[in-house]
Amino acid sequence: MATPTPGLESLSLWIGTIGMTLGTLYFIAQGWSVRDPEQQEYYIITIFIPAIAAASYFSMAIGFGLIEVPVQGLGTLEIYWARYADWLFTTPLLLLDLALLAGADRNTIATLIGLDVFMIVTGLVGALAREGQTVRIAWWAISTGAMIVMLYYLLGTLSEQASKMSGDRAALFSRLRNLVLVLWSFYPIVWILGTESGFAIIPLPVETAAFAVLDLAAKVGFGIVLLRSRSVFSGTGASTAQSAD
Ligand SMILES: *C/C=C(C)/C=C/C=C(C)/C=C/C1=C(C)CCCC1(C)C
Repeated sequence: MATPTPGLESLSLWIGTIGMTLGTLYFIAQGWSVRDPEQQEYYIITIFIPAIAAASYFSMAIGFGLIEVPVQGLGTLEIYWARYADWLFTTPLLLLDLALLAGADRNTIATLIGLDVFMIVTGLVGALAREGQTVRIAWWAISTGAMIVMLYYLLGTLSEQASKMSGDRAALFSRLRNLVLVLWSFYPIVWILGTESGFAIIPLPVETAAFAVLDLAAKVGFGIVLLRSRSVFSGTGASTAQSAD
């Protein structure tokens, strides 16, 4: 079985595991006393995000989440498949947080999450493809295309719906949306520069560290910004009931 290389690669995976675990515990502790059902919804979603990532990081740190893929013309590539299992669930949850904040309708949520799942699955296929570099890069291009459409939708339709919300809430939405736009855009760049594309311009340990930083910022960082503003999204709609804060 393949195992993470000791040093930066292994260290990044353990930092990811510990960081995601601490993030999960922090959000649980913060949400413990929340009684408002609408606030609870955000806590439930936002707690599962680092919890799923912590399990994925642990699986990668112990080597379970890593496989060797023989690729025509490129030799054997070490691929952390567990990332995609994590992202398949955590990226829709992140989008769900944003969509709830924006007061999005069902069709908007379905479109966003559909594009997102398509992006992750085609990225996974590209990471596992054995047919050679060209095929792998073609999958990357398909996945990146889906991401661009999804981010465009986030900037257009979803932002338009969010602009109908109260000033504070619309401002929080914009801050989180911009965080997503910037951080998520780095993922395909790291992928194409890293091991997965076969270019390996970035060595695997550096790539692993880069993904750990991005994942921690996009999950724990996102959650901290969202949940520290919980007064913004309490009791919207008909009720304006406040829970003890
Ligand atoms: C917490 C994890 C997050 C926010 C992960 C986001 C991941 C992406 C936006 C991944 C995108 C990819 C492409 C657009 C093309 C190549 C393959 C991926 C999956 C790295």
